[in-house]
Amino acid sequence: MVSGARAVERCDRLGLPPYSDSADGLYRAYLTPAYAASQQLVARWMAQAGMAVRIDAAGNLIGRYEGTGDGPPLIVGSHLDSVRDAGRYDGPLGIMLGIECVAALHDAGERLRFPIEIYAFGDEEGSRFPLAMLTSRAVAGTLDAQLTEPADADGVTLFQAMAAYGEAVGAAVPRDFDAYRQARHPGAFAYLEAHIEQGPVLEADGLALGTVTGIAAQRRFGIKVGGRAGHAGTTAMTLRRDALAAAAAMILTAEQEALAAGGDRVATVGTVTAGPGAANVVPGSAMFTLDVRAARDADCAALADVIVDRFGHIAAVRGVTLSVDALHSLPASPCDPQLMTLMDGALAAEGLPVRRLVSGAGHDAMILSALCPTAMLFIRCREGISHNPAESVLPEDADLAARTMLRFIKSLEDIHRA
Ligand code: HGY
Ligand code: MN
Ligand code: MN
Repeated sequence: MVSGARAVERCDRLGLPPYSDSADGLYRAYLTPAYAASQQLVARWMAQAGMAVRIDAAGNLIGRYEGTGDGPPLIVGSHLDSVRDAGRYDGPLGIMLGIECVAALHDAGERLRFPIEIYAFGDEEGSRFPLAMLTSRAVAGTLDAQLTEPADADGVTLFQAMAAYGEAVGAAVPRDFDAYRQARHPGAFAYLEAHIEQGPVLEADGLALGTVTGIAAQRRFGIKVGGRAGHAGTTAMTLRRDALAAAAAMILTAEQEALAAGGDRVATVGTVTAGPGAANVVPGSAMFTLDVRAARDADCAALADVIVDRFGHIAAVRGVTLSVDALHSLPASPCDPQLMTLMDGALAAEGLPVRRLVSGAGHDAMILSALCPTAMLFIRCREGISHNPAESVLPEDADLAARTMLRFIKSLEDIHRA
């Protein structure tokens, strides 16, 4: 029997030290001690569910449950890392629900015609290094060929962090991207990800679950504004090249352009820093990130272009320099029509209404779609709140999700060609 309550309890347990790098709110970053400790606990749960457990070259944790055939596996997964001051369910709930499904098969002594692999991806959020979806891109084989090694805010590079992590878990780890790319998966026949909706639609419709139709496109930029530092008391307003004031004008412009674009188009500035960072110094430098999303690639590109163009005008008028670094561009990713129909069927078989909806949030599924057809199941979360400690999910909704997932997984036997 699956247990949604146990899946939720396990997410709650992972929400506290030593499974969080911070005692003040949940933060679990890729390759940190909290990440390593969390993997060891999840690995125990995977083993209890009858899985063989391993860590791949990108530091992902993988549990494998053999089938009667040895063809390409079904991958079920989500991410173990979190944003800063995170909720407990964004990522881990999808992993725990996957473990529940395998545990139910194992307890019943049941094997399907295909193996099942549960992936706990290590870096979906990009909350430590300035690259997101790093570990699922390694699995999908879509890491950029000329990727330069990123460093975190403390200057720790990816492979320095990997070396410390390898030491902590006693695993051989890659020292460069060639070795890191060994995480590439040889081939899967489908990917399933269950995830909280992180939006208000299901709750507004009074529904526990929904079939995801696709994931919105997203473009992310690092913006640097260069002005001239000066004395706050003696630099006349008309002579200033205030980098932070210019950045503020740009940030408000991004909001105005997204509001004007309307529909599902959104733009967010989530991080801002200014230098030198003193109350009595006119800021000479400012840096911020810009995240632009839309259901359609063309709409996302158009909004990003108009915002960056407006930034250029603001920089010219204010006499500051502007540099725009494209951090990533993830195309919109439709879910597989045949798998969506099977998911609708599993919902109906559970006696639930069938509801389809698009995802504004990004997920590892948008990366795995380069490897195999993908399906996603959304779970209602209170007021759609996410990326926030107030994130909340009902155990009974998690139970419905696990039951629906198990039905969906079993229905794959009808379409699986060994
Ligand atoms: O940014 C996102 O949409 C996801 O939470 N990483
Ligand atoms: Mn997520
Ligand atoms: Mn997230």
